[in-house]
Amino acid sequence: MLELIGYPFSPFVRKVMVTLEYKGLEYNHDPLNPFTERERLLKLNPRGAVPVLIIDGKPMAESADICHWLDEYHPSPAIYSNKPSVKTAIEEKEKWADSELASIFGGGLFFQKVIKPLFLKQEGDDERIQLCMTVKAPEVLDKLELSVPEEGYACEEFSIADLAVSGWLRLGMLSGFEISESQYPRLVKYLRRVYNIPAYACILERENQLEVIQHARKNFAADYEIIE
Ligand SMILES: N[C@@H](CCC(=O)N[C@@H](CS)C(=O)NCC(=O)O)C(=O)O
Repeated sequence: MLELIGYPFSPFVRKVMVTLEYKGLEYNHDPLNPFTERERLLKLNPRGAVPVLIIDGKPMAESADICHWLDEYHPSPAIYSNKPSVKTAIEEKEKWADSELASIFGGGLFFQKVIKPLFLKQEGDDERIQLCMTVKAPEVLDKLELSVPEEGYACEEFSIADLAVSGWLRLGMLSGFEISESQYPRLVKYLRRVYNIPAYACILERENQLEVIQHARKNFAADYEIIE
């Protein structure tokens, strides 16, 4: 049995969870918090980051490596596509989202507004939050509004690229960055499409029960409907 380690609201962890669900694989989940359960994590991953997938008793780290492994050993349905050119485009988009979008919506917003106060008992960096809210997030969303497809998914078929992009934007919305339908109509339609993939929707439904997500929704995101 596979075992996934890592708190579920991390977009890196969520990529793996949705991939497991999408492929219909059974797994156990240990929602280890990398900030409050450091010592336990370091024994599984010396880099101190989640996700970790335990396969036959051996830990594997790095979300992209894990998802590639899942595609290799459990190929259907593919999360990186079976077509080489589409696969390359998916990998590039995933890398871009997991660096560029992660630094704005993860490091700049959710980490500052939710993780730091709740788990590290520190205040968020207000200057960084403001810069992300007023400059960086709007800039990148303008680009995404032009690049997301009117129909379908980021790279032909549903893939890890959609999981990466939508995962970071969810953290942005949970931190109070509104992605309004009047300003970003294509992007909002795209996000709804992606969040409604059954394997994704069931993970989000579970995630919404978590205290930390309820805290974020109540304090920053109100009843903001795209994040469902
Ligand atoms: N490149 C890694 C990044 C993993 C990562 O940064 N995970 C965060 C969770 S959002 C973490 O565990 N952070 C704890 C820390 O860096 O101390 C991956 O794709 O798995």
